Amino acid sequence: MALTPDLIASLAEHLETAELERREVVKITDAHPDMDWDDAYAIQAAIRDRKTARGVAIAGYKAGLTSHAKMKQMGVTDPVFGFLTDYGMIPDGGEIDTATLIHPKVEAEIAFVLKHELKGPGCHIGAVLAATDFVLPAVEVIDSRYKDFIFDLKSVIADNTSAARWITGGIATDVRGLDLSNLAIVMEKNGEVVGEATGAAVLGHPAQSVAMLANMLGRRGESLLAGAFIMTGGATEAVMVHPGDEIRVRYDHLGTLTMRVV
Ligand code: 0L1
Ligand code: MG
Repeated sequence: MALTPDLIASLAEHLETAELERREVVKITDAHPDMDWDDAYAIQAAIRDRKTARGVAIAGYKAGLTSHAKMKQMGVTDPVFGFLTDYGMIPDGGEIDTATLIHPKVEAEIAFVLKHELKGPGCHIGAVLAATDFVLPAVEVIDSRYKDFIFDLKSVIADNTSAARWITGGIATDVRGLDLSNLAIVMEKNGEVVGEATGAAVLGHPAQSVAMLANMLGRRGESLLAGAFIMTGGATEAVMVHPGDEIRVRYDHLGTLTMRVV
């Protein structure tokens, strides 16, 4: 690691304050170009610790940059991972309150809920499906704290991978017999289609995202516990939203999610 514990704590405070005060900041690697991947995840962990110390509950995990196109664009081969908070949860049919956010975008995802612990390394799609209780449709509201979404990967990881709000609901569905790679997803904004994808947009198969998360946690001696909720990453492009927008996301087999932007 290149940064001192004091600097990691102060960068966590800087980024979390930007989130809570909905203030844009410049990417932190501008001032700290030597920061490494471990520093980036350590800052993210320090943000999580600040929140849990105040009584915030961690509701799950999220993967980001899971499409091959986005990974190529950022020059990486692995997705990035962050955490979801209890206060970030919006019910299906609920409101995305832009007064609490900077420049929100929405993206359609597939979420997994586990029934058994998953521990990497060596985790693969088969192990994930065997450990899965059910899948759900989900929408992530991302809201990078960086001005105009100008960032690099280490800055994004430190900023909890732009995590802000999340919505789930629909039909909890057994994965056995479900063709998740070919499962179609259509996102509409104000009645117009703004995104179309299949589950294959997420690393070829969304369970691959869960396997990679389990493997990353395994390298740190951690695991995904039974009951864990994991959002596997955007299948559609992220779409900017503004007050007055109505979002509807339709999934094959998994139902429909709706939300209003206020
Ligand atoms: O969930 C995501 O894919 C977001 C990753 C961070 C990059 C962004 O804010 O677009
Ligand atoms: Mg996402």
